[in-house]
Amino acid sequence: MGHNPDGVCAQRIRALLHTRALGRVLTVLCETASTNAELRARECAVHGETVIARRQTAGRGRLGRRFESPEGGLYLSVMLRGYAEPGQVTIRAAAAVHRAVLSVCALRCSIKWVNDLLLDGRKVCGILTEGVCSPQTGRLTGAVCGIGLNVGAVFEPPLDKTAGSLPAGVDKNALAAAVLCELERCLDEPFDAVLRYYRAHCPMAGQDVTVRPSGLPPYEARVEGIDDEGRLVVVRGGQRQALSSGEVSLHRED
Ligand code: BT5
Repeated sequence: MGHNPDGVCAQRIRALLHTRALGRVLTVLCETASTNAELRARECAVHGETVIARRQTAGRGRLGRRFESPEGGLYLSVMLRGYAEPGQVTIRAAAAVHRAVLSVCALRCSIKWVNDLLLDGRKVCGILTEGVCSPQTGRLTGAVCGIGLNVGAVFEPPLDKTAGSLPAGVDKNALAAAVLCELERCLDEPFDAVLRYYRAHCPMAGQDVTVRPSGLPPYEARVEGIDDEGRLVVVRGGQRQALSSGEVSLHRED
């Protein structure tokens, strides 16, 4: 059968899971276009329902970008229903994945606002949160939080310059269970407590960045910090601006 003992396996994840809701309904697929798309298509998906794929053929990033999703990585999406603050989900998820990687892999990532985890300066994780609307009423009925973690991946140029990977030996079932446990915890915690953790692991203050607002010309700015709503505060020509996720992409000046 060619069963891969290192592979993602629903049964093993379930055995390690200590959550109330997240991952209680769990599907593991060998391949799908995008776990976010798969879950969004499930109109009846309950709160916490989770889809994991061993590879994605059309993994999605923000603003229509692509997320390369070769075999070996961990690609996971969770349905969140009735969650009051969808805008906070990505920040909470980044803190959760940071904690999970630290506990399972003993590796300390840094967070790049808003949705990236870096290891030695390279992106090993991306997060995409998308709202879900009822096709009947058009009203927001939930959010899908998608998390992609590179494991043992080797990337082709030009992605090899910016993308990195967790080591190949990582226990992906333990990692998936830890991500779900930590995500549940970070969704329950007061936002200011999550932000304290997030800021402590997001060493961007003082950095010069290029801000690329969608549809507008890019500009240079210096990062001041992260405000209480999770926005990135930058200073440009003496003017302070608070940037929301989704509107901008950032590039470090090296
Ligand atoms: C993200 O977007 O980083 C969000 C990625 C979310 C992926 C998960 S996997 C499970 C779920 N299902 C999905 O379909 N998506 C979610 P963004 O910040 O826009 O970054 C995209 C950019 O990262 C690309 O334009 C590349 O430059 C770079 N990139 C692409 N694939 C990468 C990879 N595997 N690792 C690191 N960087 C990558």
